Amino acid sequence: MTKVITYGTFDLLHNGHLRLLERAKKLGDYLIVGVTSEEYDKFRGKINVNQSLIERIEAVKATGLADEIIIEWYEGQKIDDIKRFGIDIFTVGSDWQGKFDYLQEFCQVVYLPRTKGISSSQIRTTSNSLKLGIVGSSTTIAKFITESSYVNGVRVAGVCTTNLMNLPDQLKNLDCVTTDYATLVRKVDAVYLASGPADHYQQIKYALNHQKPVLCELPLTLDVKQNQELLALASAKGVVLDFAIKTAYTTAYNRLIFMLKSGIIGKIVHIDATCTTAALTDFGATQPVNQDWNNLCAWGTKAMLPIFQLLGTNYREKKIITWLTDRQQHYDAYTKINFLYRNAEATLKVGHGVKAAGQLMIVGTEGYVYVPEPWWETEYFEVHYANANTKKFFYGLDGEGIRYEILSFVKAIKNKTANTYLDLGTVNAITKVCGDFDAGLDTVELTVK
Ligand code: C2G
Repeated sequence: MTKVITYGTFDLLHNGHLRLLERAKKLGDYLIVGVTSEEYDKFRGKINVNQSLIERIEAVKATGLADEIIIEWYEGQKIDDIKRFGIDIFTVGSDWQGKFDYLQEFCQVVYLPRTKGISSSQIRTTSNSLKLGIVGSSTTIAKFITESSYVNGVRVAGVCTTNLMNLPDQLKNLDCVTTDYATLVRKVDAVYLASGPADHYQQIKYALNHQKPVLCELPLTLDVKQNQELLALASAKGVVLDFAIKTAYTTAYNRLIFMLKSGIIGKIVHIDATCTTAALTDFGATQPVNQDWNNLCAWGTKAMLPIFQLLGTNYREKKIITWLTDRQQHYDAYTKINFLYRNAEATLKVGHGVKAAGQLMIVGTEGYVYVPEPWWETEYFEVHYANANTKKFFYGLDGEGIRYEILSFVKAIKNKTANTYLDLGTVNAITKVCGDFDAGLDTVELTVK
């Protein structure tokens, strides 16, 4: 009996897949089909898969061509399978020509001509290509355009920015490059706001009233009442209002939060979250690098995430100490906030010009978690147990998490689903702290000059 094996994602099963399976079947007497797990697909950069593993397995089963279906979980598994199942022939489409020659050591390798003119990503893209408009003057615009190119079904079609002068080349040939927000909203299907927090309320309201979904960098606004008004408007209009904070969308960060919530280090008593970034030119600089965003809004939102997601938002009190570059600008080179809970304490430190170790430390009654700098884009963390054992975890991250944030937004628009990465309590708590800081509440102001 000649045993054949082939592998694939088989997302949105189409004629190309079917023809491959039919020809693979004809190569022998028994066909095993390996369907890739979601984790493995993400690991190898396929982030746009629409269907779940179960749905894809069911689709392959329904073809009646597979004598056996297995799951491909990890890089290199093919060698193990070929040996375990006594495979005679490995086959795959010719788009992989040469990539699996190394398997010739274990079995015959056959590349079958790929069916032209059809692919899962084509199906995903033609069915809903969303024109995205970006608002903001920060460097995130260029990054965001690069990252959106990894997401099927969306393309950056326009930008609204104050400085049209030194635009990166990627922006110059977009459908719409303007300083006028209303013009941008008219020309696109959805909007990503990286504009200053003070502008968010009006901009979100305008977009929602024009039935345009919004992905907005946190803080959503600087006033919780405005958040609530906008979220109510979004639901009344049936238009998605989503939250951009790349850390929340990364695999390693999410797994860490789930593990901690499951109690792996017992009860959490202390969290220390530090985010600091490159220095300003010098403390004499009166023009902060980006006037729209103060340091707490730019970095504190990320540092607040683990604090509010693990300890909740009902802290008893907070104390803000901020070191300003100068009083007029009210720009904070370094800000430290202490949150006191009933049985826990959390500290965040954010610096833009004042450098500190950008790590995340979470202390529990049965151990602690250490996430090295830059923890807000982490792929790696360590769990140190009270018995001195240590476990290390690694989850690959491409593009700092921005592409997963865009993917979540596009899926929310397509499937009208709520955001599963961020709860409204956390979104509002972040707004409250940024708003209080802006109003000078609970704050002691120092200067660095
Ligand atoms: N295929 C094809 N013609 C198409 C599209 C896909 O012949 N128009 C073939 C691919 O070459 C592959 C199989 O169908 O052999 C499944 O394709 P995908 O689901 O895109 O999976 P892929 O990522 O190519 O998986 O490690 C090898 C991979 O698992 C192959």
